[in-house]
Amino acid sequence: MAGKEGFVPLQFERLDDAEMVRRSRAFCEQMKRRRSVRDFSAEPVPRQVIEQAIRTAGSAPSGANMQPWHFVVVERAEVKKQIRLAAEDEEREFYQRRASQEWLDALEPLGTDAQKPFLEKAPYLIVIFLKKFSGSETGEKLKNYYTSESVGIATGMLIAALHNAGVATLTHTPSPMKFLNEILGRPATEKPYMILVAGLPAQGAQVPAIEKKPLEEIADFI
Ligand code: IYR
Repeated sequence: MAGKEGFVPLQFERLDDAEMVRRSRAFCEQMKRRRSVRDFSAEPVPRQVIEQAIRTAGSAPSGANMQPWHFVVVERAEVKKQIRLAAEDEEREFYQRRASQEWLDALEPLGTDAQKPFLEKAPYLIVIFLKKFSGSETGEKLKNYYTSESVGIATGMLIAALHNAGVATLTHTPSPMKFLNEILGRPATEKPYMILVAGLPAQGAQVPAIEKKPLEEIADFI
């Protein structure tokens, strides 16, 4: 039988129930070991690992398959320094003026402040941009759909891919992040979405003693 025009057969591996349960448990155990790291080592990580992880992120589902993301991988020390200085300017404003007391109280267990040395120390800053528009073949602007959902999914997959490859990350969102367009030369139609700091943890790195909610608290089965 001829396939539908523009379609190809799905490649899908049917697992038996026991194997599904086994894999879901193993993946959960692996992902639960992920922690946001703020104390990075300067030790390098192969660039190939970052490239592969971004390929994984680029395989994410997106609204109308518009793939409304762009990843800028910053390795150069001068550029990392520029980003650190600009981010710390915004963070000082945040901690001294913009943040409400309620917000500062919520951040207290994380022990964060306006100092962001990891922006220079870690080997990679992966800056994720959200593309509100895509260029069509005829050069006009095409609107993208569900951009924040799409970029959020891709970012989650990027974090999981890096963790799976033994790379620690930190999701960092200084606000506002417009300075990233200027420093990295990205067009105004792209919105900085997040800085994903990536590398290896420093020897003896510590993380906040916080816990994730159990399944019963985050899910209902009806
Ligand atoms: N962007 C600031 C503040 C901050 C906000 C939240 I919500 C966090 O989960 C962590 C930090 C900073 O990076 O310090």
